[in-house]
Amino acid sequence: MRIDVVTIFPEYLAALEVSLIGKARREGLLDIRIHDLREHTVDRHRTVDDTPYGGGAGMVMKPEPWALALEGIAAGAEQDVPAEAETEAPADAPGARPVLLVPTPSGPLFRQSVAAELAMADHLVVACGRYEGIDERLFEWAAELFDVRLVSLGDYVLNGGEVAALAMIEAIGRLVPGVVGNPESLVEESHSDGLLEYPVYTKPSSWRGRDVPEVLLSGDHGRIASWRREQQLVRTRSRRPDLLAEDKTASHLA
Ligand code: 6GU
Repeated sequence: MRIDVVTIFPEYLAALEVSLIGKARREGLLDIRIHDLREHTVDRHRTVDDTPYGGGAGMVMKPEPWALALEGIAAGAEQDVPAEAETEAPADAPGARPVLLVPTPSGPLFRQSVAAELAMADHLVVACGRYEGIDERLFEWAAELFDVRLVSLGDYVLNGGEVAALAMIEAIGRLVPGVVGNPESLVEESHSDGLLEYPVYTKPSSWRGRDVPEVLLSGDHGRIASWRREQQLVRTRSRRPDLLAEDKTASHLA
């Protein structure tokens, strides 16, 4: 998977060199490229923002540098596509157009299901704006080249999209085949089935007067599986009742 990130703070994205994602990059599973938006300015001061029309606090990102950066990435990636793939793929095929991922607190929630969907894309471009936002016309323009997806991490405000981009790239990247060594660890984890994860324990079996639940030492795989399912429900009901209320398939309630 190719991921381009456009930002005015390229150094923020250095964390993508570390750990699992860093390893996946070195192995060639993830081709992540960081771009400095200011390289696409044309004035002496490398201006990327200006005051909002209609007044109000803060600054708004100008559309011109964004368009230059994004069309450069789109054109560059097009050249990477093998000729036969270009002619055979229908225009609306999944992965036909790159996804423009826009971290913003005014987007729909970025959830595990969104991460799973985006993990199937061939090419993601992440546009890290500051929270006052990018000129709205940029998104209308970008829709001609990209599948534009606004996404929010949650109901709180960050100073810019960089930290959100790190979270999203990690959530998406770890779902790309080969990035996580043991793919089974992707199945039994929080949110993979709409519920929170069950509690986990390791040695010693008794620690500071606290014992590991007896069922986990029983060797009875059926009992262990139903205990874990029950714990998932108990935990989700108590910590995140909204997840149970929202679940329309409700297969785990049947
Ligand atoms: Cl995706 N971006 C910003 N700037 N703030 C956020 C967010 C995203 N998600 C929650 N707060």
